[in-house]
Amino acid sequence: MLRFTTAGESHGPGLVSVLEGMVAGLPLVAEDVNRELARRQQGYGRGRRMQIERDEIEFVSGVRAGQTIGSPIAMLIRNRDWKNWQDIMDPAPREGDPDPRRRAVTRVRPGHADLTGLLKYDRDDARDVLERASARETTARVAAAAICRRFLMDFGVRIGSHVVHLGGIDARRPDPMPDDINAAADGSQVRMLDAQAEASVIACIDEAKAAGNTLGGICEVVADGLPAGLGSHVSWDRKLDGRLGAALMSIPAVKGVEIGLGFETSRRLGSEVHDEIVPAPGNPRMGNVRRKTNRAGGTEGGMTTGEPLVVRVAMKPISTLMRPLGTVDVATGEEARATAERSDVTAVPAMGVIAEAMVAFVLAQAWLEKFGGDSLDETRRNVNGYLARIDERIHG
Ligand code: EPS
Repeated sequence: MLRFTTAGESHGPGLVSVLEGMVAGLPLVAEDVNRELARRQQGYGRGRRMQIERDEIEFVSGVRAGQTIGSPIAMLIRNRDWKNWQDIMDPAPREGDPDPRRRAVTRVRPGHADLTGLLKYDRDDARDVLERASARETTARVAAAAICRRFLMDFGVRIGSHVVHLGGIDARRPDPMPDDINAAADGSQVRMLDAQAEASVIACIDEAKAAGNTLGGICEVVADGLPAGLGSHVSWDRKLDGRLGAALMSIPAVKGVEIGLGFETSRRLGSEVHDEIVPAPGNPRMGNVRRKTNRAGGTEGGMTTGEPLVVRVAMKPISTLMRPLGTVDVATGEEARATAERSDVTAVPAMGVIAEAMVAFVLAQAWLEKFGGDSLDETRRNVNGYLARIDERIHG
């Protein structure tokens, strides 16, 4: 079973990412991971923190001479900002310190984990909650998923994303889409594939910043090169749509996920929703057929069809407002204005990279369930055997 876990607080010494279940023999260098970490740090609308950090991993285990060896892959990412927070985030009890909990947060932010986390974990200072609830944690997710992406890449699977909406402005979807979505999107400050919309969005971010406000948006993730048959129709927890939904909904501030036409399917007739099937010899990954359209977004019955997987992910505006909303100070019980911690105006462009990461992880996990293998070569033999079989099946 492929799985990963992360640890680390936003202003602690660093983040840890552990990926377990990856095959042996996968070529892997730190740059495969660091490249993705750098992509996550981009995007107009981020705050000063992204100028402080330059995220890079150190392999602690699981990699030898440029190849995975099958054991858990542990990675450490140090927080550069730690040097400014050592006394605030010190794990030691700090006896004799008159104020060991400096920068306590009691004016809890509406929309953040602050209040509910503080009640649930019986803390007096919301910093004990917000440090872990911080989207900084997604760095460690992107690190684990970069290895999954590297694995999938070996089988010809590519995963890209672009921003389709930010702060009330829609980007036009280019037709055709660029062959390499990320090469195009990463060139845009807001990861949009529409230069006109990009200019308006940048102005909109500047306005929101001046007003002490924040913005949300929507990203679209596209994965191609997948074979038909990842996931399963047989049980609820094996359906790929559900697993993608859960993984993507776990990204901080994400409030909605759509696959293919998503909510729009419910407004249309069946004939305007379902994708007709046509013969397509020379397409072994799809069983030598294709869909005329891809409104389903690449899944039917909880399994990949072999058409591109298309998922859209909606993020609410960041809950730290520089012109803060009303709240209750949990130390006094009085009405107050929420804490205004340094933060971003928007992190939607970064969210796209994180959404790619969660998709890469779910697909790699489903891939290893379908094909198994403890070494890359063993997995490859199994993949080839399956593809040869579905290639035999349908012929006109
Ligand atoms: C975050 C607040 C900001 C963001 C941070 C997430 O950090 P800080 O409080 O240090 O200004 O920059 O995101 C990251 C550090 C990151 O790497 O993405 C929050 O409250 O969630």
